Amino acid sequence: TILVTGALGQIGSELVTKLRAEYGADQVIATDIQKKSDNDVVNSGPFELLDVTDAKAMFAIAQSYKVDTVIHLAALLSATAEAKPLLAWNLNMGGLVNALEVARELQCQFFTPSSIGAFGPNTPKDNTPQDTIQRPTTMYGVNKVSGELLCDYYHHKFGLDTRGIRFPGLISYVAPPGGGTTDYAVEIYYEALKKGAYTSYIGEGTYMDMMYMPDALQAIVDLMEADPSKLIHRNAFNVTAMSAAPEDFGAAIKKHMPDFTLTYQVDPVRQAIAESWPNSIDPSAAQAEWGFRAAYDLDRMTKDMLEKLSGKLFTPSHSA
Ligand code: VAH
Repeated sequence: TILVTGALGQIGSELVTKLRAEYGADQVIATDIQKKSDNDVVNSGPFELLDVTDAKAMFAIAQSYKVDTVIHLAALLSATAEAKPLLAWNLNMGGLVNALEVARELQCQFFTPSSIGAFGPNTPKDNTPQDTIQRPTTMYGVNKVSGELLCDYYHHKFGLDTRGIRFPGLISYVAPPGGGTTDYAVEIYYEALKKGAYTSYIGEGTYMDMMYMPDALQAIVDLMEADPSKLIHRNAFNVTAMSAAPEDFGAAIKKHMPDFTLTYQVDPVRQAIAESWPNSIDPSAAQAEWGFRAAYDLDRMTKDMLEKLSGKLFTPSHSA
């Protein structure tokens, strides 16, 4: 069975649904620190309350469900981590080491995300290589680089099958991200449909890598099912679908909603985080070692987001 932490988060809420469809509902144990009652993840298969900083509780759940794969998603994202750095260190690193220890003791395959946030101001910013300098200046970045190193350590020290992906900003319509720097790229679609306008807290011309959630979920499954003998890297692979700035999202939305207007009110904190990250990263290692490919570009993602969000925002929700 597969244990997922942070199952109600932006990635978890869709990954659990995908994994249950692929491997069977009772094979995926969803856990999160909170429980939402009318929620598909909570109601479509096993769900347990879990605070990932509680090592004993995590081990007890993993043992009782005979877990053989751990997908550790519970974490604070970049902007929240920058506001509460010590809490971020304790939760992001404490949760990760607990999850790695559970995986080691039960000999589980292990996945946790890294991020383009694992790179810093003196990392080459354009077509950032898979192997390059990583001196991030945010607490989130420090957590992600430390996490990459810790996961590689558990692989070469204990033989644990750890695998990771450096995700770009992820765009989705099921569960919004919480406290990220790239969240503007999700908010813009909601606001376009609700108000026909969006004021971006990230400035014009600020490029970051982005990807649609369906591509992110497929990447996790593809990496976890990849032939380990083909993996030169493990923690963690650069992946991306597009490098885009706020005006690119605006232009893509205008193709469907000509009256949409985009304005700017830059948030210096999140702008500084964004500027410390790459403009575009090189996904060639993931393509070569496990066949990564993104199916959605900006236009195809925008069309799907606007269609799916319209359905979600403007039809009465029939609770399951
Ligand atoms: C964040 N969405 O903004 C996350 C992600 C690359 C961005 O790490 O913090």
